[in-house]
Amino acid sequence: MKTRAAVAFQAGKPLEIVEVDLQGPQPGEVLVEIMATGVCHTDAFTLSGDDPEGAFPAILGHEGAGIVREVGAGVTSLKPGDHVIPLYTAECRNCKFCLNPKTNLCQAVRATQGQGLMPDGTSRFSLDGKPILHYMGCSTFSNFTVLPEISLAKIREDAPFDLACYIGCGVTTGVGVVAFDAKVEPGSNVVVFGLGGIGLNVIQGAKMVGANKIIGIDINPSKVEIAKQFGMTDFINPKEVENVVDAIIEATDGGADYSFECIGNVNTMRQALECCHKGWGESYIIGVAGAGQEISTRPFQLVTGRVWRGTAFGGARGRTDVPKVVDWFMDGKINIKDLITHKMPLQDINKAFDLMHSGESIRSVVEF
Ligand code: NAD
Ligand code: AHE
Ligand code: ZN
Repeated sequence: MKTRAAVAFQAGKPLEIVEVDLQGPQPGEVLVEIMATGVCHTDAFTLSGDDPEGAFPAILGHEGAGIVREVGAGVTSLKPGDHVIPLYTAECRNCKFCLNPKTNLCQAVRATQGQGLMPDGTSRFSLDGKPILHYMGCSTFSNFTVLPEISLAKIREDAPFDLACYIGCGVTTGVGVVAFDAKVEPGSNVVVFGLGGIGLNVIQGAKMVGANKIIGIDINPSKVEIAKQFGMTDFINPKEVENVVDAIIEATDGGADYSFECIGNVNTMRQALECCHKGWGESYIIGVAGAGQEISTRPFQLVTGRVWRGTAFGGARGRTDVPKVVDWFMDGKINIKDLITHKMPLQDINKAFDLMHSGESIRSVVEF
């Protein structure tokens, strides 16, 4: 079949809207009509050329929601008409990783996914007979896409696509790191570096679990109002204090119980660790840093009890946990509507990248 898609032909160049060819689902695969997709900072990161796994031409996008239109042979858990959220972290429930309760990093399709290919080592997308790569196993910047069955979470049918799509990455990453990974206890002091599409979800997750102080850190003061609306109790602009780590330690009587880096900057990653409370403070790296970047700190920071961790997709096991996050949203426990600041048709998808780079948007959603 033919489908309309935004294709990244080259790093650093705008996406181009073209009609591409899409091969139907092979055994174990599912054809999905994408109804809406968010544009995440990670899409911009890969498009910039900084992603070591970035390969072109590719159809980016990993934050979508849609409807199953056709299933390949052997697919048992989904049928045409089901509403789904694509998963860039699959959940096969069989691999060594899925069987270990300490991780959500299913590896069943990860190797081929990282090469932009389906599990059989080929692509379903092509243009003029030449393959176009998949991205993060999702390629939600295409009206129709094909995914492995294990890379789809079935969700309730009353969840609106234009908001639920954000659960495919930003919402689950931010709320999930608090609830699934860190398991933040009520009364904890939490510090969030970066008040963008991820950080604001960490804030609402911290509020949901009953954190005490929720301190936001950002160099863009225009984020303060919305961060307060989502539960931020205190704000520090690093440009307005002499030393941001000292300012946090003072505001928290010794340091954060939990800190979250939602920027992707190795300097703020260090600050996020070092603002943690001696003896127990835990810092989670969420931000994705460019190729060749490295983190550093004095080992004494760890010797004296601070913990440095990282998280992908908020620790969520997609097929199991994404439907739960959708319930939290539908039950009014989390607010998605006010974080979707812009909507546009596929034709205008490059505007979503401009709005992100200028700091004007929290999340842009493309509706098909
Ligand atoms: P965003 O652009 O919406 O937000 C980033 C925020 O950081 C902005 O508000 C910006 O003003 C602020 N900022 C930039 N430099 C700063 C500095 N030096 N000090 C303080 N604040 C600063 O991005 P986002 O969509 O929220 O994504 C954040 C990061 O999380 C990205 O690196 C993205 O790739 C990554 N991410 C990771 C996962 C995961 O599973 N680990 C999932 C989604 C996104
Ligand atoms: N491909 C990059 C790393 C990119 C990365 O860290 N991706 C996150 C998700 S960001 C979503 O917006 C992730 O889940 N990583 C775990 C995984 O298995 O990809 C690189 O450095 O090679
Ligand atoms: Zn993302």
